[in-house]
Amino acid sequence: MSDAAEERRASELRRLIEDANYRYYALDDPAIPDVEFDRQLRELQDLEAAHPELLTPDSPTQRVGAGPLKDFAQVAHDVPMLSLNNAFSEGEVAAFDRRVREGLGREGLELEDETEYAVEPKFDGLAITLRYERGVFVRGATRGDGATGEDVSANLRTIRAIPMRLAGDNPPAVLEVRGEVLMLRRDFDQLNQEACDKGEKTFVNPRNAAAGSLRQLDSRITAKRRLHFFSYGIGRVEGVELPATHSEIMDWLATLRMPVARQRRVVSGVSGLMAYFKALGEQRSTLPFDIDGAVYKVNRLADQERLGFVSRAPRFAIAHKYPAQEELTEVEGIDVQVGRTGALTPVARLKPVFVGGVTVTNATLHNEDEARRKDVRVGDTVIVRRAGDVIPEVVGSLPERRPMRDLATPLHEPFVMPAVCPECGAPVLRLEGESATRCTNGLACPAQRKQAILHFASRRAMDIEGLGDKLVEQLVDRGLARTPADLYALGLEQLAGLERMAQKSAENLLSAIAASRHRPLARFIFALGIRQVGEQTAKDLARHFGKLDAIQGATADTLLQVPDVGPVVAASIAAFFRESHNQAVIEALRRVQAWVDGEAQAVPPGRFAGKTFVLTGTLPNLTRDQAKARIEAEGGKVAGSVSGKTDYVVAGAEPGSKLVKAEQLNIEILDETAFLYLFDKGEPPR
Ligand code: JCF
Repeated sequence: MSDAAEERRASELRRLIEDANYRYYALDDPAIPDVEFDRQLRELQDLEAAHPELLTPDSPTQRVGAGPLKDFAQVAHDVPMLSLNNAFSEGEVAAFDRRVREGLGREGLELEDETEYAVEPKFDGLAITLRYERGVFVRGATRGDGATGEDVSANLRTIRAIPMRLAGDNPPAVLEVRGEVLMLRRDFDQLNQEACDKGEKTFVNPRNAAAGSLRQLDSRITAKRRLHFFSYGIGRVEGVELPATHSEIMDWLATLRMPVARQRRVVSGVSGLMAYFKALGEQRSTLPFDIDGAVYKVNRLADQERLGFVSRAPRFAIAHKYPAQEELTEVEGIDVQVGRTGALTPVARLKPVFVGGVTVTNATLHNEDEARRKDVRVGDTVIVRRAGDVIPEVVGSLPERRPMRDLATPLHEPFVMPAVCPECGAPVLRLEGESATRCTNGLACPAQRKQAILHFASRRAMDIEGLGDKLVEQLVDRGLARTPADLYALGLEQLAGLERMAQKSAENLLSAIAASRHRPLARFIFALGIRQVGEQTAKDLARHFGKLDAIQGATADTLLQVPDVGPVVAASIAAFFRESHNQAVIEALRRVQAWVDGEAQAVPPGRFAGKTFVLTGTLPNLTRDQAKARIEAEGGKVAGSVSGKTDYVVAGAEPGSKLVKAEQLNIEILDETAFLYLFDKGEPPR
């Protein structure tokens, strides 16, 4: 190749690689296979090695990190990096809106004059600023104290979501982009898993992992951590005419290939803000990243300017926070509970603490390894996390606050797993390669028996109303029920002797038990509590085999033919049915006709039976398969094209002609939020 040809090729490769980075990291929509990407990167590295003059600072080869720095240089921010004031309630949001309206001289005006707000998730990461000159990334810095931050450019270059060159032919002379560096949950989980496998220290949450990674003096380490970036605004700008609103600035940034949150919207007034807060909160646990609230900004820049700032925060913006998902509290004791499968779970008993919207008094330590790794001891101050509906867990302890006997000796010993089951005294066993320690007593252990019966009776299994843990406890302790089958032999006289069991409630319980007969096969399979078999697998099995006999007789090989059943699940199912105690229980349940065979009954008609949905475009969070599964799980149908028979069109980003057709036919169109609302409430939002 001639020099000119090589230069052209290098520039082409840089463009191809950055295109791929953009598709992969900013759009989450890879365009080329990984091997092709690697090949292009290697070709560019080779070219640059042979012709060092071709190496540019914005080359994607520079994303692998450079050698260690002694420390970070200080950067004075051209435009200060402020913080946001917080609101924790609707009242505080309303007060914010009132101040905005007063500030703009619009108090007392009518509904149509409600303030327009640009809204977006509040990312739980680290604020940074990126400086581009003539479209090329030149420097990036942390927020620091708002006036001066640290130059972390080398680390930021390793973040592939951050463009090294802005898209477009006419870049502004200067553009400072403000945003947040964070770690996606899946990358955090992977990082911690790897650290765990290597016996290294893990991070307590994605934010700490992101902070630790961004503050590395050796950017080669940062390069190995997958960090992500979202922009939420701008700082200094020169040489370009800005649009009139914040939302348009964000749209413009997106055209420059800046990653922006898909969840951003424009809404009106307090009711719009609150509806967004609620919808975002419902998505929160399924978002790919952690958020701690929503950010509301007056959309019109002219209005922002009129409102100005109070001390160090803008008057035109506010962060509306969700209740904290992590709190500090103290460990009062560590108990060990025995679950349905005999697994022993260490549980920290806590000084009550309000976290994630509820008061938490117990939090799981999962298993022996986790308890050991976290080294949580009685008296420790710990971080407790409760996210969404997930059971509360102890994330880690603060060793510096540990009660000590003397300078070197903690007051309490590390946790050790008991050698015998705390419920039945049988020896416990931990199998090679398993994280769980289990009681070896099987269903002879009363704790396991109780859990098995409770699971059998639970709402999503046989749905026996009124059969709660207090009752099951008594039934098992008095020998009235050893297995789920015994429930069906209970009579009034036996129940009459139980505590807190009036005649009326005994009658109700007996009729609830009777009513739980003839359940669909899928529910019954789920109710059996076969390890590795959740609701979905139970449905798959019912659909595939149609009859319990066929499942009982299936070998692990035959089971592997069921869609989504792998070797571990297949082996577990086969082992369950080989077990003679299980066979006896199933026989007894057969005699009382606890279930009906057949797949037809296995799928309940569902709320959306007879409804036809069409999916188009990319949804912000749900994959196509996930959306489809939700629709089908409730009896709905997904069709490939829009017609007069279509009930709903679910439209995401870059929808196709289906959306146009839906509009022509006047068919109800749902975005993801509305779709989720529909599935939550049974009707679309109005
Ligand atoms: O996390 C955000 N979406 C976010 C954080 C958005 C903003 O406009 C912010 C921010 C933190 C500080 N603005 C400031 C001044």
